[in-house]
Amino acid sequence: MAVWQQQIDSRITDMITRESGYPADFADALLYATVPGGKRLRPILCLAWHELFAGVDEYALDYACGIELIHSYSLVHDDMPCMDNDEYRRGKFTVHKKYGECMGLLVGDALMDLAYKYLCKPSPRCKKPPLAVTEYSNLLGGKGLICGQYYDLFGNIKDVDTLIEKVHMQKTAALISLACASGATLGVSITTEAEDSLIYSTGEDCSPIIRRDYKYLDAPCYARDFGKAFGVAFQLYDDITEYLDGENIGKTSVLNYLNLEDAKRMLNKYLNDAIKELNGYGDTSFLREFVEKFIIA
Ligand code: GRG
Repeated sequence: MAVWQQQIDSRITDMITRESGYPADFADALLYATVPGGKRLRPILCLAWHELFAGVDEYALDYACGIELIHSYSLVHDDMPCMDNDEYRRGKFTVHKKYGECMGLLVGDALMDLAYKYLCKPSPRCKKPPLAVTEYSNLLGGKGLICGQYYDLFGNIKDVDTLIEKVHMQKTAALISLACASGATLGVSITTEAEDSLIYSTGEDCSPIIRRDYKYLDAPCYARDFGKAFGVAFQLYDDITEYLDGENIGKTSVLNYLNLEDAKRMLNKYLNDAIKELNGYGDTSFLREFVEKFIIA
């Protein structure tokens, strides 16, 4: 993990300072928002799923960093006064607090834009990006991240099932699922050497994926479902640890709907669901151990 974290930091730095084309002082603000980052969970999951099928190369790293840029933009915007109004993130001032609101907005926009540059880059082998652009649009928009944030802010959520479906699944799990599914898709596409005949969508019914009989072609579906289950668990874990640390819980925390024991039970069930998706593909010990770290007894 530490090696990947270092590679991610270094690659994002290059993307911003050498490849973005932004003036140096704006690039500084972009860098402030992204390096050093947080845990880098999403790109690491992307690389880990990729590595089950093929060695991690420069393209996969670029791709994983693209996903992290999306995550970074969502945090910058979420921190702004019109949303969560947070002054600190990762132990330092939030972007708008340090640079002002206009810059906060612009930095978030620029990170999203920069992300697409790498997410949509055709892979050298299958000559297409791992996911179709329409899928990014769905999973980062109306069937994912932004829609989840909408329900978080305005959803008036009445019960825990709706909370999981509308907020946790979309706000948090959609991006994590996208990271896993696209890492697997990319890794599989390299292994099969199938190039043109391959893939390559992780659409809801999976059907477009299988264009030829190859034993690993269903891997992106497992990765996607792993990501959904782990993504929900990750948000539950965040809710529960916030509560246990005595912080104020948000209005869409699971603890507003369940008592602590039931919330922990739900967390551990989703973690188990994620682990079940790991059967069948080589050495998945890294992913298994990764998931197990989030169990709360
Ligand atoms: C589109 C503005 C907008 C928001 C989308 C991502 C998001 C919704 C809001 C950010 C705040 C939040 C509580 C998100 C839930 C997911 C979560 C726990 C994010 C924090 O992720 P970590 O812990 O962060 O991976 P680090 O700092 O490690 O990168």
